Amino acid sequence: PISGSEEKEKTLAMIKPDGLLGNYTERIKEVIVDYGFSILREITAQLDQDSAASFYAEHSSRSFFPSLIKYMTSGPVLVMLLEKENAIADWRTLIGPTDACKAKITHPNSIRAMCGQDSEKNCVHGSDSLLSAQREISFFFEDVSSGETNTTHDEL
Ligand code: RTP
Ligand code: MG
Repeated sequence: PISGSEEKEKTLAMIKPDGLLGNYTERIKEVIVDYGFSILREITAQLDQDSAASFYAEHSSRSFFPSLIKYMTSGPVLVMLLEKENAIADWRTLIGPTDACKAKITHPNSIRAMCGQDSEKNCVHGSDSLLSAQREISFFFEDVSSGETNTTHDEL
């Protein structure tokens, strides 16, 4: 890459209903900005059953799926398009492990340790791969093209 901007990567972050209800939005945004992410876009959305099921389709056969859909539709979510170098992996690191109870012990500085409750109510989402990031970004931000998603991976 010849300039810094060409190394940047985009990822999809979401503050889940428990995060919004618990008034964690400003604290989470402070962490986001402190760690060098730019918030390119943000939208508040109330997911319905179908959109939540579609977003988490990879988990549709899991026993926790009905509960996950109920949780994700229990209130509005704040969806953010984040950008920085290595955004996908760095955001996953920053949010911490899925189980917020465990996060409080093993990753006390993580966002899930700060505002999550358990293995389901973990207050934030992050794309787990480049493919997921592209899918999830277009899910919420239709006008952001996948070619724009990661300028260092032109072929994807
Ligand atoms: P996310 O997709 O929301 O960023 O979370 P993740 O990658 O850390 O975890 P994943 O395995 O993708 O699970 C998606 C969400 O489902 C809920 N869950 N509940 N009750 C349970 O055992 C259980 N396991 C997962 C959580 O809300 C998790 O974030
Ligand atoms: Mg996941």
